[in-house]
Amino acid sequence: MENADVAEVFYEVADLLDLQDVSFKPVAYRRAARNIESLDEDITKLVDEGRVRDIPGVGEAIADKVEELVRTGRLGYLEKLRSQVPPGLVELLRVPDVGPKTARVLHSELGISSLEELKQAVGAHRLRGLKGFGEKTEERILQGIAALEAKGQRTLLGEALPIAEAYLEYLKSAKSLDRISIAGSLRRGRETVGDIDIVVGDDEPAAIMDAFVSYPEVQDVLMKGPTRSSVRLRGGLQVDLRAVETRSWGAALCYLTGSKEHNVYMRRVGVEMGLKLNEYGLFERASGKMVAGKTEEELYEALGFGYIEPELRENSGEFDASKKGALPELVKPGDIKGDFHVHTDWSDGANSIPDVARAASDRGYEFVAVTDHSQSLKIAGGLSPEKLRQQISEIRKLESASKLGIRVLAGTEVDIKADGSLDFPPSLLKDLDIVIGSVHSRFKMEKAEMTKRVVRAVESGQMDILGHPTGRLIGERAAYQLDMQQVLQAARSSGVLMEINSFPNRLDLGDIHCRMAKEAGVRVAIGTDSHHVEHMGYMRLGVITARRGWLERGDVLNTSRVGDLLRTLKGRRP
Ligand code: DGT
Ligand code: CA
Ligand code: CA
Ligand code: ZN
Repeated sequence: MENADVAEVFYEVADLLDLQDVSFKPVAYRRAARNIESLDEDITKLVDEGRVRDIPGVGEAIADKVEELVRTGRLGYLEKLRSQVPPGLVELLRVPDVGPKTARVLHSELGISSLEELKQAVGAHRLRGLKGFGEKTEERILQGIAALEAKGQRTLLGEALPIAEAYLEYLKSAKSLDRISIAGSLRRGRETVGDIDIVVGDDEPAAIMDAFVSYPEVQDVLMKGPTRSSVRLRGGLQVDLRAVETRSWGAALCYLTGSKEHNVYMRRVGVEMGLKLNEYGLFERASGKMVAGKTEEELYEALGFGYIEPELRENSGEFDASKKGALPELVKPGDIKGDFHVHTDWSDGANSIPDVARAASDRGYEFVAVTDHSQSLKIAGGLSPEKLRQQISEIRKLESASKLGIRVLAGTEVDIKADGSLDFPPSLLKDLDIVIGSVHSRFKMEKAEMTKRVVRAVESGQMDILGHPTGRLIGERAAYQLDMQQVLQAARSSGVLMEINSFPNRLDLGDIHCRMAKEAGVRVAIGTDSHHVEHMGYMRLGVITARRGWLERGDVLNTSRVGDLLRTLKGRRP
């Protein structure tokens, strides 16, 4: 049994308990599930060695269940809970805005126990008759169902990327290849992808096609040909492989990376020059002679441009910028010197502060900010002012960090309350190195009210970074109503930074807003919002998002040396 399977069982237990209105336990099971999911050891090994209770959040009761599950493949407790809750009800919880309480009402009042039944009932306006359900609720549930269905068709960047990388490693082990790359929307770093595209430049591709369809994760082979094949992996993701001769490598890589709009523009430029562009190369129209195509660089050059980074290939100004020599020099993963947003076991994170410091050091960072939640956010174990004081003093005394050469910044992710005030007093905030302010409640405010709320917090002079500024969860929850231009103006005049929260389902700010921030003269700070040290690897998703937003090194605070960083922060909130 794999860690992910065990975690899934405990998530289901939590949902089932929620549906029975049991308090506290669901939180404990979810926490355990999350920690099991991100373990770097096999859960079966921990069971064999009697070390299950070493997992954070796993006490005696849960440990017994982990052992039962891993040893027998079954869990009596789950089966009991399942028998108490109508099947299908759990499915309703996947709809954004349908919580356990709503699901219970839907079931008891209308007999709804599946997504399909809910859809029918909403369509027939049967929800409106229920107490506490208005037209607005109906609308929200309808949007939720739509979001859920849309999400089914696209995969998060953060999920697809490791899957694609593992596939590439496997292909390279099957045949040594110089020219192999991810292409398509994944190479461009879009926040979600429809499928994974891989391209190979090889003069004898038969072996690689065979290896491609024999990958152990393949569920169905959709198509297999001499130069192109498609498969569906377990889990549903489709992967396309295309092979071309080595002399066409650059042209194929460029063609298959897209975007389509970028390609169309390039082809048009070619036509004006009497050239023909396709996935095999760039050719003289009259003679058919090949002009370029072995590398992407020579292709761009032959068309009169400089090399354009994949993240910029959306036909949104990159060609003009290239002509003017004004393409940005994009921030790179190697420029990043620290992480601004990490939760620890002081609130709802899995690891201790020394663990976080060590993980930061392993990543080659100079600094890491500990930013646990504030008191109002009870479900996430928000810290009281006293606890935060204790945490600050623990961080100041942390010797392990200085031995590692890591500066641990004492911070907080403080709630921006409904009126725009912050959840900790100024006297406490001023003693922190870094303050992220975030909205975690009352998401449904009108635009003007929400904008006023956020602007007030930004202008308070007490925060450094606006956390996950739009609040969207990709495929799950829309952004709250916010006038981003007004917020950016406020941030600019107060010197507040915008976060790129790089948790896979957030990527918030997204690419477009990053670009807007840059135009408004506002810098960004990338934070992983880690709840486990493993999550600190999401930094690269934030960097990709920044690159799609045309950001350069100087636009991203994470590239500062720690000394400069501390001076910048102190200067902001003296
Ligand atoms: P996705 O998969 O929906 O996230 O988006 P893409 O961009 O990966 O699209 P996909 O997988 O359909 O095709 C991969 C690339 O192939 C695409 O980025 C550009 C190229 N491509 C596909 N169809 C066309 C087309 O009709 N014309 C041109 N010029 N290029 C195309
Ligand atoms: Ca694709
Ligand atoms: Ca494709
Ligand atoms: Zn948050």
